[in-house]
Amino acid sequence: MSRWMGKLKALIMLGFVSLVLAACGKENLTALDPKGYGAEESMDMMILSTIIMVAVFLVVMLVFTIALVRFRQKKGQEDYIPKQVEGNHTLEIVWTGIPIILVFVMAIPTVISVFDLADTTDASNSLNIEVTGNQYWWHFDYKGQEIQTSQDLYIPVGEKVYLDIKSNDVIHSFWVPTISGKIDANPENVNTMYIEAYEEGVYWGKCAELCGPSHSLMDFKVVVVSQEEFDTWVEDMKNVDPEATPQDAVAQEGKELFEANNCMGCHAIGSSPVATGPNLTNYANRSTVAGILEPTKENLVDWLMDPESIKPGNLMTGNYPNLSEEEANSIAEYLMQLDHSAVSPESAGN
Ligand SMILES: [Cu+2]
Repeated sequence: MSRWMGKLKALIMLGFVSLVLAACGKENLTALDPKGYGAEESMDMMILSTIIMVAVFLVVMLVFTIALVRFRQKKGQEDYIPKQVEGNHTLEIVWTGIPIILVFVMAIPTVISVFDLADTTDASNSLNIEVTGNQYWWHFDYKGQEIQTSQDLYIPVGEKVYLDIKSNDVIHSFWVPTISGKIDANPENVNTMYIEAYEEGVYWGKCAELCGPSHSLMDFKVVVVSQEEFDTWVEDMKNVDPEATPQDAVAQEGKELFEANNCMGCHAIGSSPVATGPNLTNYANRSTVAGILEPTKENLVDWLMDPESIKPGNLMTGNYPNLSEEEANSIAEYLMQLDHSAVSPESAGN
């Protein structure tokens, strides 16, 4: 009896912990409160499969209970064996047929949804963005617009945005749980998907494919703004002057250090597509440092001083000069002044 009590207690604890952990979700990083087309499709599928699973569970439990009660050996029935039904054609057909029907009930909407999200019929009249996964950051190239960004993907609310998704190194997976489905970013081919966000806001994106030691830190943000703000952002981003003079002496020194240390060998400012590291245009309005830290100058200095301690295995570590704290501070000041647009994550109402 006590053995069963122990198991029951463990089960209750497990249920309790699951309930507590379920509250750890973030508002803009949840598939359970969809605010975009792909996420809504996924949610519908989750509800459908949950209903089917619960129904199957209840029916099996019901049949199990009936069998237990009805066919148990009763008093006076020594060596009782219930009627054996193996080889019963009707039963065989029923319990083979029902699972096949259930598979179809789930498979048909799933396949329709998968093809729908990959449909590119409207792509030529819409915003097209090439998304490239890298260890451990994301590059966004607004096709035909000469706009390159990284880590923050700006899109207009209520519009279909077509993504061509690929990888520069290993397999990654592009996922913005609150607004889109999930799709692999492969080195050998381009996968297409469109996303459509219903509400303005800043949504968290994650890499959903184990890609190296900093996989779990390969975050990005989708900044959903009004069409008007998006148009402003596009204009601002097209008119970036990478050579603009910083506002003060510290930032000017930072600019010189940035150039002297050949940071530009990997990081472009402006629309240059050649960079192998994250594009730093509009850096002052980034929602994070390195995709994961609060966008403060202190965090940027920490990142510049020792990127390996923040994102193990990142490419910057191996190609990096040793900077003094003062030098890192100057470069951080310079980057924090790369304010190329009036539109920022705050514009998205967050
Ligand atoms: Cu990853």
